[in-house]
Amino acid sequence: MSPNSNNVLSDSQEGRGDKPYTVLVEGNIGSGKTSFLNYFSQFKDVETLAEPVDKWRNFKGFNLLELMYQDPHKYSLMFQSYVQLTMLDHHVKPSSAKVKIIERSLYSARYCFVENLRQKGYMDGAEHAVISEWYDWIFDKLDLTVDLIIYLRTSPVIASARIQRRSRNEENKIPLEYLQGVHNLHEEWLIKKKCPVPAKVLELDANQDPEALLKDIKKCQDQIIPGIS
Ligand code: DCP
Repeated sequence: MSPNSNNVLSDSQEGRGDKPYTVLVEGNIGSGKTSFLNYFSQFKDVETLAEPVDKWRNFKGFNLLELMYQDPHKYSLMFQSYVQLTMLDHHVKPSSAKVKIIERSLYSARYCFVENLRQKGYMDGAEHAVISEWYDWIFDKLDLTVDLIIYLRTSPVIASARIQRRSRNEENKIPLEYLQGVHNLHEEWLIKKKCPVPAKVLELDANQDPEALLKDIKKCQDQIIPGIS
C-alpha cells in the first residue's frame, strides 16, 4: 500500500500552496471527537468537517447505521461503502480556510472499522477484497494529504459508558467486545504503526473529563491550528 503516491489532484496544488493545513481527529466511538470539533469551530480561519452521521441515519429514507448494527453480516459492506463516499467527499473538499479539521477519515474507516468487521466475521473475504480494492485505488490516485492526526485515546470501558449515556438509538446494543476490537485497531494503527500513518500523531488522554481534556487541547492549540489565534 502506498498512500498518496501518484496523486491526480496534486498538479493544481503544487507545494500545498492552496491546500489548508489538514488535521484528522481519530479515536474510538464515544471518545469525544464531536466536542473537540465543536471547540475549534469558533475560529474564523478553521473549517471543521463533522462526520455526517445524520446522512448515514437518513439516506433516502434508509437508516444505514441502524441496518448495519441490526444485521452486520448483511449490511456491513453496504454501510462502509457509503461511509467511504462521504469521507472521501470531506478529504477532497476544497477549503479557503487556513486549517481544515476532519472528524475521522478514510484511514480509520479502513484500518479500524472495516478491519474490525472483517476480523469479527461480519464481512466475508470477497466483500473485504472488493472494498480494499477501492481503498487501494483511492489511496493511490487521490491526494489525501494530512498534516496532523489527533488521537483521542480512551479505554473501551469509558467509551462504552459514554455511548450508553448519550443513548443514540442505533448504538444501544454495541457490546464492549466490539469497542475493544475498534480500540485495539486504533492502537495498532496509531501507536504501534502497523498500518501506514499519513502524518504525525498527537495523542491526548481522552479518558479525562471534558474540562480536563479541554485544558490539554488548549495547551497544544498552536500545534493543532498553527498561526491562528
Ligand atoms: N462508524 C462505523 N464505521 C466507520 C465510522 C463510524 O461503523 N467507518 C460508526 C460508529 C458509530 C457511528 O458510526 O456507531 C459514529 O461513529 P464515530 O465514533 O465516528 O462518531 P461519534 O459521534 O461516536 O464520535 P464521538 O463520540 O467521539 O464524538
